[in-house]
Amino acid sequence: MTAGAANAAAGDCSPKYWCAWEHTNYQGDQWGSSYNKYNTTTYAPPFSYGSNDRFSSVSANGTSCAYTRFFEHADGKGKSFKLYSQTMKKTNWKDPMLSNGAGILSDGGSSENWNDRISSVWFEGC
Ligand SMILES: [Ca+2]
Repeated sequence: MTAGAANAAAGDCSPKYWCAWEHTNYQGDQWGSSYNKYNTTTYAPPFSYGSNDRFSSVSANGTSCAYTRFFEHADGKGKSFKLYSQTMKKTNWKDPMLSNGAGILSDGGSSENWNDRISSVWFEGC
């Protein structure tokens, strides 16, 4: 673990943000954004370098947005899966291992391998 409050749980994500990590179990380089309809193919703060197709674990805390949807291609294209907001829904808001499926299948998740595949992230239900 690197930064963060001592009582922060693994995978916690700041309000208004979605969060992503380079490795499983919320390890390695971390990325996140409060921008809606974010393309990981395009550099923009707070990303310091390319993050496209690099996420291996993710979490979501859209706060006023009930869901966060992760897409396989830029601009919300291709297949996708959905996580809930940590603050709003308090369930199905993180996944420590995208390679074995993403999220909860019955709640908008996916049974496919999502490791190193995500290219855009949209907030929904705002
Ligand atoms: Ca998983």
